[in-house]
Amino acid sequence: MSELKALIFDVDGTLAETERDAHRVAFNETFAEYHLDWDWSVELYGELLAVTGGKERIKFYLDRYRPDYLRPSNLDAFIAELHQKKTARYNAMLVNQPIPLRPGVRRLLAEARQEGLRLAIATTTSLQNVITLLEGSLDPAAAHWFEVIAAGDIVAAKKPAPDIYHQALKALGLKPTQCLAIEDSGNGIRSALGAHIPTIITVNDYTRHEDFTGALLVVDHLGEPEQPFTVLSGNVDNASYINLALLRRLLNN
Ligand code: XBP
Ligand code: MG
Repeated sequence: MSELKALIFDVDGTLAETERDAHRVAFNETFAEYHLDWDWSVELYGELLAVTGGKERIKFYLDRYRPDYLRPSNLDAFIAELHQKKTARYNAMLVNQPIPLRPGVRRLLAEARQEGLRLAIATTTSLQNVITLLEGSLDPAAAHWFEVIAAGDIVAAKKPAPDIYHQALKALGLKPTQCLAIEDSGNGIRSALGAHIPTIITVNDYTRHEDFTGALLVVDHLGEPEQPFTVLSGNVDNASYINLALLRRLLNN
């Protein structure tokens, strides 16, 4: 029997649907600003999501799709500059028009806080992006609700490597089995399971066909009392949304 002490949330695609209409658009606007003829369609972006991390994704795009592009000698520095601009655009976008949280996120966080569960974040995106999303979409004080925010370049190897989850566990001082990770992607679950953290998945349009082998549960979203989830794999008895009682049951089955 292991006691659940902390929830560790992924950000993009899990807390909110940030990829298609925010990150992707911020990348494209930045490319246009630099007069680059790079345009990431909704469909292409789905393929590019195979690589986590914005800088790594740009590099992958050039290697895979743009062998014709005449690379500057300082390519890494140029990509870093582009990515900084993209991050600024993304933050401005979130401030101007906050992205709604996915169903059940606010409710589950409130229940966890009420019961004294510890909260953490393990994400590939930059810290500033996380803070802006939390403050704009959840609560102006929400960044303080999370004891640990493990984000971006603090690790050398991004998801699917387990490093970011190792970092979060270390900061929490907890064993993997005292935690539960909430993820949306194949890269995310490989990262969490690589750190031996039990994981549940809320899929989205970009990730629903990915491989979630090893997940405790795969659902379309966390659900609400008036908006039941659909179970894609796993056993929830009669539950129609995710609460702490269900998470504890799943953890100890
Ligand atoms: C998702 C990612 C990120 C974002 C873009 O992270 O892979 O790279 O797509 O953000 P997660 P950056 O699901 O782990 O939250 O450009 O800041 O990398
Ligand atoms: Mg994600």
